[in-house]
Amino acid sequence: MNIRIKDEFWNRYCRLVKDEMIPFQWSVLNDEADIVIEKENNSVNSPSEKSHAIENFKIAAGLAEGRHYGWVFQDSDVYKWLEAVAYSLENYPDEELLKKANDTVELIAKAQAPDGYIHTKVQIDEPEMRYKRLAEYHELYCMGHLLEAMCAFYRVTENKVALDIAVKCADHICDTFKVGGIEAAGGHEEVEVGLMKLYHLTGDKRYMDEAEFMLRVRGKSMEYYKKQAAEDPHPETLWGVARGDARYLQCDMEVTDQTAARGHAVRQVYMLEAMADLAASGDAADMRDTSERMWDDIVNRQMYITGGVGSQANGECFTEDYDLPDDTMYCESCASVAMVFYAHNMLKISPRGEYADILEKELYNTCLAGFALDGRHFFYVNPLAVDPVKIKTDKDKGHVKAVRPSWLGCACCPPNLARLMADLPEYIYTVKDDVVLSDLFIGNEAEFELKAGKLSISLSTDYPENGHIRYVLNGPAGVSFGIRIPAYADRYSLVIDSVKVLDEDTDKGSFYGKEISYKDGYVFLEGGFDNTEIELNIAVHAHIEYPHPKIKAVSGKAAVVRGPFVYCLEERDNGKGLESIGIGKAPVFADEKMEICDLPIHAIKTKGIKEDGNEAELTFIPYYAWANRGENEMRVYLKSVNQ
Ligand code: FUB
Ligand code: ZN
Repeated sequence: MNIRIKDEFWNRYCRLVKDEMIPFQWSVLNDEADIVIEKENNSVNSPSEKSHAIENFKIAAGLAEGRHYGWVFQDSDVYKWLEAVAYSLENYPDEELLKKANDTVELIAKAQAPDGYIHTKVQIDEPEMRYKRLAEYHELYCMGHLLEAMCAFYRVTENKVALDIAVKCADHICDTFKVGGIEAAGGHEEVEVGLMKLYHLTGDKRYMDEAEFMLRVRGKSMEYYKKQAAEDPHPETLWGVARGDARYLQCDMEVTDQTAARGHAVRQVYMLEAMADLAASGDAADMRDTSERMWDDIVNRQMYITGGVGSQANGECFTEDYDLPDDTMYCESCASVAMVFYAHNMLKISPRGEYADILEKELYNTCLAGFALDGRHFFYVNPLAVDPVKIKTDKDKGHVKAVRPSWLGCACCPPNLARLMADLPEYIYTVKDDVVLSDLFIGNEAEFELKAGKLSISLSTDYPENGHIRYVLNGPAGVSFGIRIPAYADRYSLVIDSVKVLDEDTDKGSFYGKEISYKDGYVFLEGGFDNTEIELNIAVHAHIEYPHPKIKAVSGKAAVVRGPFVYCLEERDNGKGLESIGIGKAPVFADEKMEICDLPIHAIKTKGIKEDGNEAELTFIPYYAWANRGENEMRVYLKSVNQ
């Protein structure tokens, strides 16, 4: 698989990751950036003086002296950064960056214990606590990120040290966590994802079996955690178990019995990401059923219009169906990154357009909003309504920020966004056997070596600005090419070699005597293709979207959406008091070009109603572009009024 992005909208982001995000994050991880690191909320006493992440590895490797600093999962910041570097090097070779990354891999190899274990907090400060605080200490979480990073790095650079680190670590996990060994999972899911990646890289089924063991043992883990807590020398410092909330850790029941997303959102979605991968790669029907059931719950009952998930700050949690407040929510950037991974794995189980629709929603809204247009500031929490005055005084909003900080004491999100953005080509298509799905409309040139032969694709488009998508395909008979028709597209047309081939009313048609079929959100075309030109046109226009009537927090409100983008109002363009502005049921929208931080933005103008009944000129900007012009009010949902 070889995919090169050639796209007006996305090229800028690819460069931003390489030129800004990756170098900036490296300087932070080395404590060389001249920045203020913010706490993630007002009330916690979290470590936020510095990152110290690279220094922790130097100390663990015996190359420096000192104590560990930071969260117990500080190592994962370095691993995620390395994973981002791997993908970036694949698209943009860079000798200097490669050297930095190779040196970091060497450093990790030196820090790794001879038996494969690695977790700098425990190694430096509390070696006697190895696996003694499974619910809290994130050892397996960090090692999961290590596996993901080393797999990516080895695949791209063929650095054998990276593969050795991963294999040594995974073998250690397989030998330790098993029937008759430690029969419990890590408190924060992630190692399951890493083990699956190593299985895909090496083909060694032991790693897939271990991922399955970790998932299936979750339901039995709480007893183990409680026993550990009872024996803990400092039980007052424990939090995961001390909360007594097994659902927070997704271990209140067998994972395959779970019916609704609950507890810590990132944990829950990483669990489902691994489960969906396992279901797509093996034959665990119960894993497949659960990943589908939980998908339905999250997407239809617990997701914000922006793709944000996790509606409660306390515990960074899913709560109840339709409990989606728009100004106290959490919507952690990591949770949306995780949703992209989950959606991508669901597509490998079954080609359903709804998975790609959500993948797109996450990417174009909460994930892009997770970082500033300069690539050097990041949101942890992604609100849908902000009043900078209220977030400073209202204790329920202590976690909400009106502008992105440079970095956070808990820095899980910035490098997670970097690794997602650096790996953008991965999400454009889904490939399974001889079926290739075109999921995202991002301009690119791609080649796939399939069983049936080579398929080459050239995709050019003005999307998301407009909906003209043009493919040129070459490939043999036996290949099936699925083109996503987004659920929001109320109209579309398909033209092949200048002939209109699909009747939009019946979704049926043919080309060169071959039948065209529409199924579950995709139009399928069967090869062979010989410079076959396909033009898809979808209607991309602004419209009003209403929340589900059961979402009380935004009942009677409406949002503006255009194509994949959710829009919002900012005080900068519309003045203060956004809360009191209303929007009609069928407003007339006008497109307008504007610039934010030198970036062209597709704004939308329309008229609204002020509280006093007077008309208001409204300027909407895409949600991803908010908070780039200083602190100000922002709002996605407005009062819906009769105008
Ligand atoms: O616990 C590790 C990461 O830190 C979680 O995934 C995030 O939610 C943050 O709490
Ligand atoms: Zn995060």
